[in-house]
Amino acid sequence: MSAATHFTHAIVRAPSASVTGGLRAVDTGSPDARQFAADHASYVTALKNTGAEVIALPALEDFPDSVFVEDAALCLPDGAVVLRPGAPSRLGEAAAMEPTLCDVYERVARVEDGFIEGGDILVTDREILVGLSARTDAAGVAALRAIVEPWGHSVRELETPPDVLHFKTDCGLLDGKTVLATRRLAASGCFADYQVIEVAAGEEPCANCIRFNGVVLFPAGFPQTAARLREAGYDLVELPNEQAALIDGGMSCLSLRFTPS
Ligand code: CIR
Repeated sequence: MSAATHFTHAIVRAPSASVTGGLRAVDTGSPDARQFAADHASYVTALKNTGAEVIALPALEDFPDSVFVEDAALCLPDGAVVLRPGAPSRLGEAAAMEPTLCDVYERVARVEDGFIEGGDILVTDREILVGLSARTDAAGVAALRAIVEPWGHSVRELETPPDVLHFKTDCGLLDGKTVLATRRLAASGCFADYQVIEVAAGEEPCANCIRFNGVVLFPAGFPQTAARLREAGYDLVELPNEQAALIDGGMSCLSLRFTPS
């Protein structure tokens, strides 16, 4: 069983009413806070159905994007790392997450230099891949490396494709050695040592999915890629993601997944 896909716990945070003001690269309308909350509840139910214990944190009105807990921290089997989000409006989310991490982990470290967001970090069985992006810089990657290499992890620094928010906007881990990836990311060669299932053309937004225990949590509305995954033997739970997508969020962003040491 892969420690990169099997977990006992997840942390989520309720969406705030202020989620309507969440950051977005292109404005195609604001999410509806009530529908966002309903979709979030479905997501939490899906996590619980995997057998996970879900730690549900209260909404933070001062941080419109704080529902996307993944960007504030990295949870590893050996400890947790408080990250430094590169979006100025999100920096304070990391400090808000730290007490919860200290409750569930014996070892909690903090990135003090540069910037790094969890959406740019893909943990697999053999390594930690980090994509440089508008939110994650080389100093942030170096700071993460200095923390986790002594814990036995190797860090590989990569480029996130241009104009893509996060590295994991374009990929998701399906099992310890298999990823779902967009063609543009797969073409970069960064997954040469992995099995890759490509997202169907025109369905790029579904690349951000998560494997959690027996299932893949997958955004609804991407039938060709869903069929590819089912043919490959994966059990999908399709969830509504239209509201989160309006502010560039997806399946991975909405939780921190871990098994405390
Ligand atoms: C942002 O721009 O920061 C949020 N609106 C979306 C964050 C998505 N997070 C993620 O992919 N890990």
